[in-house]
Amino acid sequence: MQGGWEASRSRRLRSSAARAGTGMAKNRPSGPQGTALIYDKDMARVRLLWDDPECAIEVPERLTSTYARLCHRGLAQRCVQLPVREATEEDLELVHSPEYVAVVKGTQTMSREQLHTLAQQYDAVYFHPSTFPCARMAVGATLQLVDAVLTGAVGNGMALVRPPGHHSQRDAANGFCVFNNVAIAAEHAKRRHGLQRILIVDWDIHHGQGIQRAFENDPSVLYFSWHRYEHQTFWPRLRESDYDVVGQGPGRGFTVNVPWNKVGMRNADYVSVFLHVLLPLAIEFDPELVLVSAGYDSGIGDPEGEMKATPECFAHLTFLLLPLARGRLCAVLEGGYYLQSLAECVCLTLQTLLGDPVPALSGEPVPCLSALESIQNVRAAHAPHWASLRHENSGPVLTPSTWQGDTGTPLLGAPSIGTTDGLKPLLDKVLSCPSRSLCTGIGLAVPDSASSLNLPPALLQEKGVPLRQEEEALWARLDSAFPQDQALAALGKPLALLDEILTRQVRAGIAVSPTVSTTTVAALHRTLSFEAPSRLLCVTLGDLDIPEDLRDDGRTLLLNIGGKEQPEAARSPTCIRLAGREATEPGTFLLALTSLILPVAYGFRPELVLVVLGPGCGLRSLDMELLTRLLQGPAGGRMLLLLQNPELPLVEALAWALVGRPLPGTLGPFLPASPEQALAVKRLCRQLRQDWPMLQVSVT
Ligand code: Q9C
Ligand code: ZN
Repeated sequence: MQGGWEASRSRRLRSSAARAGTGMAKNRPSGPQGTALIYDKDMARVRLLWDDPECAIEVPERLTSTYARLCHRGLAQRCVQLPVREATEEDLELVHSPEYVAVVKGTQTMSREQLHTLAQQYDAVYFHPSTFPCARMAVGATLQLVDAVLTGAVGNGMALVRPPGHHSQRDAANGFCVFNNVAIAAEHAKRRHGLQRILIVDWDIHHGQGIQRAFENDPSVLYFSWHRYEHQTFWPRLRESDYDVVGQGPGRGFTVNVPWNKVGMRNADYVSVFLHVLLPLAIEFDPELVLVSAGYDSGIGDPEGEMKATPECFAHLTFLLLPLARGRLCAVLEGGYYLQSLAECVCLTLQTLLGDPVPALSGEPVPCLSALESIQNVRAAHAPHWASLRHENSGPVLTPSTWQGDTGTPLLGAPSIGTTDGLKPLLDKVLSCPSRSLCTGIGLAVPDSASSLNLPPALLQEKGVPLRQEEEALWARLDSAFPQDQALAALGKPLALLDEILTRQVRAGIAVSPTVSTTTVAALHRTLSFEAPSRLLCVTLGDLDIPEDLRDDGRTLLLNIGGKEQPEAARSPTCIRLAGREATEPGTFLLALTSLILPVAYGFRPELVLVVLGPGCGLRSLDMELLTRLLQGPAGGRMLLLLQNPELPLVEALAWALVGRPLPGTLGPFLPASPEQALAVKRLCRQLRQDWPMLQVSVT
């Protein structure tokens, strides 16, 4: 460590960082790669020409008012705005029959009466003389986006399109959808870019049966959809939307349906399904591209969905998908009919794609019983197909064929809401307060040797804070082997960075210390000496010696992965340990991340996360990056990373992970946890699930 902190080199690093920083302060690019936004007001031309209450909600303002809000927030301006193109008939025929394409083409010259008559052949559809060009443009916009992402022109992006696509089928329009934008894009990515694994996440509140049917035999497309189902009483009322429909032939296991059997689902329900169903399968699948059928009728206030997820929930959903496929994510608008909610939810999606830290998730972090029932069922249905669920041992709750009406079991389904019954004031409040803007800078307290690295713009800690008496005493007690005069650098600089995070001068940071155990203890005490944060999550990896006598009034939660086994008595809901070296092996770690670490973190709602990577903690660099990224979700991006003598490239990788750069590689190939390790994780989750309801994956 000696000589690692020379002032001259440190200053050099600072000045180059400061230079880079000036360009960034004004118009911050979203990581190195950029975010595409595709929109054309011509897609606002289609509209309903006759009276039809069912179709009346699909209005041009869905597009125009959403785009206006993106501009007003300054988000559109931060994107690479790409022009749309009109898809060719060849493109359309990647999914649709030539006969059907000809029928839609024919609508351009039809009278209002003829359009109406044709529309009646389909379920919940209207046509307009502009339907054909608009629908071709919607497909073309989606293809532009996918091409831009797959050629590396941008890192990710969103297409704002009308008409939507996910209900349309080979030979049929359906549910406002004419051509299947996302299904065509997936087929295009396969055929024309040679992709072998594409994940489609359909968070619209309706089942995208059109996408499901297009790929039900196809193992190269993993289709995930959640949807309002209410035991098959909600539109489109299909048996094939239930959890036990998993795909056919070689495609078995590659269709994942999560039915919502109650309305009023909240943020915790959505995040639980992502953590306990989608993420494990997606990590195992290891997609090369993620397409999101981004419908916002699943958001609060929507008259179709009647769910209660708030706009920032969509920031979290997006954020949880970004570690996949090296961040190659394309979001394509589907439904969303409550204009304010739609616009706000799109803003939060795009903001997250741009790399902004995600705002804290509101609401009780407790999934409702009906959601747990769905989670249990879908996990049971998929356990035979996915190694990451193989340890699943509870079967489904109910078999769908026998389910009739209410079971009499009191289910804690959230109460039903409509948009009319006094909800308006609440909604206006939720939707009008723009997410509190967070300071986005990061800070570094790293050795001078780091000046050779390519680091993101950052504040550098040149000086440490003077140590408090108790910190000096701690140092003397725990690290007497180190000369006292090194304490300032080893302890003072990380603590100076911590102070900057606590006082919100920077959002996050990385500190290197030769003695992380002592530094961690000092950091915990120092944090508790401040009024805020009221909740501090401390995640330690590897064998670290952290005494737990914090007298913290429940302000801290300690979570250790891969440390020494502790006596039963040392365990508590706020001191959680998954012990043993095997715990940091890739398979076990990934399982622990989605099933233990993130649910506990989301349940605790920390205001700050301290991540300590112990010496030789055994984690792959990619897994540390993944942890660094994902743990920023529950705490609004506020994180201090403490490392002991890391390899320098790791410092570089983690610094970029802190500012939201996509992971450099995919997570695959997937190595499942050993049965013993899977059992150990499962057992720990069981012990803790009373105290941390986000750990629950079943109602039993
Ligand atoms: N009250 C999309 O969101 N009407 N399509 C259902 C139930 C059809 C929705 C009536 C809804 C179609 C893309
Ligand atoms: Zn929908």
